[in-house]
Formats: sequence, C-alpha cells, structure tokens
Amino acid sequence: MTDSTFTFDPECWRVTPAMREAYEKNGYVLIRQMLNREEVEKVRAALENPKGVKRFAYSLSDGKNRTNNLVLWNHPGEDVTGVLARTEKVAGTVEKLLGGSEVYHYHTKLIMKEAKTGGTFVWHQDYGYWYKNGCLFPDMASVFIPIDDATKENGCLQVLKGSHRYGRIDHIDVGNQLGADPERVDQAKKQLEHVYVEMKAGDMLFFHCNLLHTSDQNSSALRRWVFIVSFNKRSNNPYKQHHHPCYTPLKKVADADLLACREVENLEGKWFIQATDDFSLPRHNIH
Ligand SMILES: O=C(O)CCC(=O)C(=O)O
Repeated sequence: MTDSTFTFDPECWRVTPAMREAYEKNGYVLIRQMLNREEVEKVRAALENPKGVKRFAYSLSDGKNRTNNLVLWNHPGEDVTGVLARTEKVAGTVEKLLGGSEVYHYHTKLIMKEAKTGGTFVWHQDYGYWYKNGCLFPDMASVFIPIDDATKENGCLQVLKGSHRYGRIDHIDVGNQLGADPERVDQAKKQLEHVYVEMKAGDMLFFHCNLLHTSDQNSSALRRWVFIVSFNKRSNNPYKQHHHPCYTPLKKVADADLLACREVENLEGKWFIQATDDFSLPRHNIH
C-alpha cells in the first residue's frame, strides 16, 4: 500500500517521485510540519485580527442546526494570507504534484469550525462544484492547512483514499447541502479506506479535486480553523466567466517572505465573495 504521509525538511525540500506516486494513487499527500511554529503563529495572528480577512466572514448552516463561519476570496493579494498562498511550499508544491505546468490561484477559504457549534460538510468532491464553473479538466487541487490541531473530536477532514479515481460523481441535494450522490458514496465506503486525517497546525494536506471528503460537527471544546488554498492549471482556463477567477498570473514568492510580510489590513484586490455571490449552487456550499 502506498503511504501518503511525508515530513517537511526545510534544508532539502523537494517534491519527490514517491510523493507524486502517492498523490496519483491515493489522491492526496499529507506533509507534516510544513509551517514551523513561528509561521503558524504569524498566520494565526493575521487570521484572528478583526481588521484582517475575518471582517468578511459569513455563516453557513449545515442543515442540522449547526453552522460554519467562513471567509472566501478569489485573488491571493499582498497580505500574510496571500503571501502564504503564493509561497513555493504551497503554490510550487501544488504545481509539481499536478505535473509541473503553470497553476493559478482559484480561491482561498478560511473555515472557522467553532467549538461546540461548528457544523458538518457532507461527502463531496470539489470538482463536483467546479465542473459547473466551466473548468473542463479535473486539473485542480487544494491545500488544507489547519491553524489549530485538527482531530477526530473537533471535526478533522475525512477522506476516502483513492476515490479521486472514480472521476466526477454527480452532486445532489444531501441533507440541505450539495453533496456527492450518497448511493455512490456508500459503495465507495465499501471499497476504499476511510481515513480520518488528523493534523497538527502547520501540517499541509494536498488533495486532488475529485477526492471524496467530509468532516463532522465540532462538539468538542476546541475550535478547528483551517485555511484552504485552491489552484487551477493555466491550461484548464474556465470557458466562462463566473464567481471565481479565470486565468490570472500568480506571483509566486520565496518561503521566507511569509515571516517577512507585515501586511494584514490592506486587503485590496482580493475579491471577497459572499454566499449570495455563488450562482452555481442552489444553497449551502460555496465553491
Ligand atoms: O473544513 C472542512 O472540514 C471541509 C471543508 C471543505 O471540504 C470544503 O470547503 O470544500
């Protein structure tokens, strides 16, 4: 069985053939300790700052009396959150996992699953939504970066290992969210390993846009915030305008620029979107 877990080494970081193979086979790679403690603190402080991205937050019901708060923006920008998205270790790693050709920023989300009140996300594939946005190939991926430790108790991400190889599954109304057809998900659960991806703050999960994933409500006393950056390939430029960007060149930066960045409040050009801006979906999921 191909393992998908690796550990970041700042001295000699590179995407290895073993990582590429794991990504192709399992639909994800988990890289431990990709941000060090100081970097996690920097990002956390920026996200918690009431004058930062948080001021664009809105709530989404999970259809089961719980809510998730989130912030979603389309262009990375020059602030700490944008620099993180544009670092070599985030954008450069995605580019290599997707085969090496140019990627651009599709959107970033901050998902705030608060203690005791945070909601579920039903089983879905991100491409189940993005397909409708005019992206013809599933040449898209996301980087899931917890800002708090993510555990089974506080609603860590769960994946069905290898499910990206099913291709896109129809997404329909599931418990008041738009999710992958439950009949298919039930079959997938019988065939594939169900992994609770428990992560420390600063670990990063790189995952394919057709990987089936979900997360539970947070009934614990600890919040679970994650930062999720999504990318598309330039060669997969959507054929129509929609609520996320068509190809826009991405200015990648060195990893060291994250700690050097002082900008938190100037959010010019980030193109924040609200639940009502998403025309491709009938209701609760914003992708
Ligand atoms: O934050 C989570 O638990 C899952 C979020 C997610 O799957 C999504 O936004 O597509």
